[in-house]
Formats: sequence, structure tokens, C-alpha cells
Amino acid sequence: PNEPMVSPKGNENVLFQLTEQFLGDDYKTNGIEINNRFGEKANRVVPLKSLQRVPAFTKARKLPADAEFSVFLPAHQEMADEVIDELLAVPENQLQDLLSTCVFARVNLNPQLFNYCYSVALMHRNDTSNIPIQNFAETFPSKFVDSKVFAKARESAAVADKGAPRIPIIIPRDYTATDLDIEHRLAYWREDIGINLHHWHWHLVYPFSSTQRRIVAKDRRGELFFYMHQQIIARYNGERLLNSLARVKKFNNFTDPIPEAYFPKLDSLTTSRGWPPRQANMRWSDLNRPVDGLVVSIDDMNRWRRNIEEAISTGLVRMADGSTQTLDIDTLGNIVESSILSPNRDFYGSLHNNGHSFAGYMHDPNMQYLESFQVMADESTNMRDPFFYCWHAFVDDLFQRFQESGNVRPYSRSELENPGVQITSARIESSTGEMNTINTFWMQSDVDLSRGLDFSDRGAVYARFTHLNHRPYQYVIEANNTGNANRTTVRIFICPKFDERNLPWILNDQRKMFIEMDRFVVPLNAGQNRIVRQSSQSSLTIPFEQTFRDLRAQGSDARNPALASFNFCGCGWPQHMLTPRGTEPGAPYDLFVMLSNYELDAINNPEGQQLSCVEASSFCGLKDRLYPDRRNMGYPFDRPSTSAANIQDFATLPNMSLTDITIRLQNVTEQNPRNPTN
Ligand code: CUO
Repeated sequence: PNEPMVSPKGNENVLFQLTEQFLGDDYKTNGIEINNRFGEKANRVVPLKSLQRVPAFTKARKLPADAEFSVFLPAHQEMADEVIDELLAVPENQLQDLLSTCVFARVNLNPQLFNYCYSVALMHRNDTSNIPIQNFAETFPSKFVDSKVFAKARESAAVADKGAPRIPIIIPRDYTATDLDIEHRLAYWREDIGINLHHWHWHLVYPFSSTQRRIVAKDRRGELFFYMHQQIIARYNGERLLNSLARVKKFNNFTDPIPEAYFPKLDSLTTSRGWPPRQANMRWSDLNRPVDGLVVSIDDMNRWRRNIEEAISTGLVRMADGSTQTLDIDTLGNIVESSILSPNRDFYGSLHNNGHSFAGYMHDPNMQYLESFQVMADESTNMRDPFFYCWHAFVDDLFQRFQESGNVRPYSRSELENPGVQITSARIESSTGEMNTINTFWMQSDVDLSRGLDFSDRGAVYARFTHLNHRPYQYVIEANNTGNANRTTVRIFICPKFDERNLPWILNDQRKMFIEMDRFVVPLNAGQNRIVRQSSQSSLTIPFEQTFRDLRAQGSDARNPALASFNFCGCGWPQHMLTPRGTEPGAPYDLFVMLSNYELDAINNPEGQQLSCVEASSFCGLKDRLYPDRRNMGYPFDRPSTSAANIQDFATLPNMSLTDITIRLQNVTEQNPRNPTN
């Protein structure tokens, strides 16, 4: 029962001993003796217990092994439901039975479908939540890096001697377009592997559908859908200003041409085909792809949109039985996405999810050309596409209109102040010795592709990619406490000081541009307090190693019960993307710090599972526990202020502070000192 499902060490070849019962029809009819064929390379053989119950997988088997898989497609979602149900139906603590069922599913199902269901199942079973799975970028590297790398990797794997030092394959920084396309200026951000991994993990932790309601019904998941994506848009817009581009325009009219083109330069190793590109000025068309379960028209989209807009302006949700309920932000999130928690899915439809499908199938809406979807319909690739932000700007605007409607009350003074608590100074100290300046730079890091390459049995194959990073820094906050508070929540945000015309913001625009940098609770003494917090401790981020490295490769042991659940621990904004890029002359930013009244912040959280990884609660919540902040997500900037016109007026309460800071890009490229090839 203590057998690990994966080998604890990266260089061990484990063979699961298959019997007839496990084999797919291909193997049976071709007479391949699978164990003998691959057995010679195994240095450990794991016998499998016979299946007590052979899953039928009636729906899931219909997806060919060489097809792409996406949860946005209703037909694929049904297949995933079927597989997840089977994996969860194996009784708890019957790990040998679970192992056999997983192996059976792996042998007989589409690999991407299997990987998704396996990950969701491991995360939601009590007996497996500590079992790590491989890093998704290492299992499906073709979703994250330039397809040219794989031919080189194949070559490298074929010629290199086992154990010989590996020279990493360099992924050029600009490989998807040139600067003739102005949107390409943001490619370093949109195509960042860590950002895309975070997004994929977020949707894995927060699925929108399942036959098992508990998988979906997590604390405040609708509100978090809104907030996490709102912060993505705010971060992207800030990054656009740094690149002399205006904020992204929402995709407001579903029949308009889309000026943004995207040529992903990704090849799928599952389908052996390239991901379809999109040329400039293509349009959405009605979708008629029964095989994907997608028969939906632009008229449907407009009807759902009108119904949602009516709910936003009236503040009332129409229930299926004709009654009405008060609308709140969490319900609106579930309606718009939509998740199975939407109170009336017939009436409000599935606006956001179908937007991804419309965008993903612009090149073949009727399946005339037997084409698969483009990057927009896959959670692990869609943030690469400039149109992602046009679509999510539209989605975010729905939420913002609710926040600005008369149905959401602006915060009163008593909800913002913290009696007796006064910030006397707040500053940033950089590891470079500078005050109120953050320095960013470029870094090259290596990722191991070999686990996703079945031709590579000779050790690691590294790809070296370039990403943004920053010099470490710390916040130093001095506060005077003359009241009764013995704790406070420290809330740290930053925002560009000026808009795209270089003018100061009005508060109702600027509030949407503030990006959360950290949120944490500290004790407060009477009198003077000095609060010091490192940039690496941010509640948004996970460390570089947690984003990129397979936990096995760090000498972790799958049998160690303290080991983190990678599925959950992989969710978190990458630490290397915490800070906006800045500019070479230095970009002026506002640093906003607030020490809020803990009485109104506190959550009484039941004891949950203690994870040994860093949790990124601001964007990902806490595993099996309540979201650790009672305030609305984004507080105090989630809604407009009635009294303040600009941030200077707003930040006048003693428990708030505003500091001018500068973000400067040092235009140098450094090697990651932790690269395994160094
Ligand atoms: Cu994350 Cu549209 O929700 O991609």
C-alpha cells in the first residue's frame, strides 16, 4: 500500500507490469508484448493488482489518443466527468486498486484527458492529496515552448551519451513575431511559462464543472474567478503602459473583426500538428461542431449577455422557478464564467467559457476542415494570445459595472479606518541598497523537457528560456499604535502613477489598475512598530522552484507524507513576475500600504491540511480551507469611492500611506545560478 505511483527519483525507470486486462485493443490486435518490449530498460518493476471493476469509459474512449483535449468543449467536459467519477469511486485507502484504475485509464484514454482527470482526482481524494505529480510544463512541454526545440531535443537525445553533460537548447526571446506587430512588445509577459502554468493550475484547482459538486463548490470561487482575472488584466494593462501601449480594449461587439493576430509557433506532440494561427481581422462565427458538443450562435451569446446585464443593473438574479434573489459578486462570477454553481444556467448561459470557444474556432467554426482549436480554448496556452485580454477585459467590465452600480455600496469611513493605528512611514529597500527603487532584469533558466519526450530515455534534455526577474527587496513600514488593536492586516498595492497620456488618474480608473503585491497579518504592539517584509514572501507568489521544478527532482520522496500536493502548490503567480518590468529610465509608481482593522478582516479557519509548500492564498485560496480574508477581494479598491476623486484624497486616513517609487529595468541578461546545467 505504500508503493508510490511515480518513481521518487528522476532517473529511475519504473515499469508497471500490465496484464491482458489493462491493454488497449491496439496492443491486443498487434500482438505487442508490451512488458517485454520496454521491460529491459526498467530498473524497478511494479506488479499491478487486477482490476476489481473495469471502467467502461463509454464517453471518454471516444476521444482519439491523438486529439487535443479542452474542458471548454462540453463533449470533453462530459468525458472528464466520467473519468474523474471512476477515479474518485475507488474506495479511499485502496491505493493498489487506485493505481490499477489509473494505469488502465492511462493506457486506454487520450493522454491529455487522462492527465487532467488524474490531476483533479489526486487533488480531491484524501488518500492521495500528498502525492506529487509531474510539472505540467515537463509532461506537456509542447504547450509552453517553441516547437523547434523538439527537433533539437530529439537530436540531442539521440546523439548524447547517457550521463554526458547536456548543453541546453536555447529558446530565443523573440520567436513568435517581430516588433512590426506592436502587440509583440508584450510577448515576454504573455508567453511567460510561469504565468501560463499558474493559469492552468488555477483552473485545475477551481474547475467550473463536475458531477461531484464538492469539487466545484469551493469557498468564494465565483468571486475569486473575478478577482484573479481582474488582477491579470490590471497587471497586463500596467505592463502595456510600460511598453507605450494604451490599456487593452474590451471585445464589446461580438461581430466586430479582431485586429489582433496570433501565430503561436507551438506544435502539439499529442496531435503531431501545429496549433492553428489567427490572422488579423478575423471574426467570430456561429459554432456548429456537434462532435465537440458545441452548437452555439452569436445570438445566444448576445441573449446571455443581455440577461446578465439586466441582473447587473437590477441587482437581482432570476431563478429557474421564476423567483428572484439578490445578486452578489460571488454569484455573478459563477453566472458569467459559468460554473455549475450558476443559479440559472439556462437563462444566463455560459458567456465567458463560450467566448473562449468562439475565439478558439474562428478558423473552422463548422469543422469543415477537421481542425482542432487554437490556443484560446486551452487553459495552459490561452494567456499567450493578445485576444485573451480583449475577451477578459470584456468579462471584467461586467463585474466592474456591477461594482459601480447602485447595488454595491461604497465603503464607509468605518470600513476603511483602523482606530488608533497610524502609518508613520512606508518604503521599499532594495537589495541593491537603493531606497524606493525596484530593479528588474532578464534571466535565463533551464527547464527539463525529457519527461514529455518519449524518445528520450537518456536523461535530461534542457531548454533555456529568458524571463523577467527582479532584485529582491523588502517593505519597511513604521506604524504607531495608540488604540486597542493587537493585530492588523497589511495590504500592499502598487500602480503606475500616470495613464497612457501621461496624466494623473481619476480614482475610478486608477482603482482598477492597482495590483496586489502582498497581504499578511502581523501582531501590533502598543506604541511604535516596525514591520519588515521580503518581496519573496508575497502572498501572491510561489518560489521559482515551485513553479518549475518537478518535486521529485529535488530529492523529495513520494512516500513522505509531509510532501506537498503539487497540484495545489503549483497554483500561484510566479515570483519572477511579481514586479512589473519598469523602464530603463525608471517608471514612476505609487506604493499604497494599508493597515486594516483586523476585527473586520479575521476569518475563523478550521484546521486544514498543512502543506509543506508555499501557498499563494491571494490568487489561489487555501487548500480545503476558507479564503483567509473576510473583506471583499480587491479591498479597498474593488469598488468606487463616493468621496475621493483621486488616490491622494483617498489615502488620507492615518492607517493608509502613499509613497512614490520607481521601477527600473536593468537591460542585462543573467544566468539563473540554480540552472542544473551550471
Ligand atoms: Cu482563466 Cu478565461 O478564465 O481563462
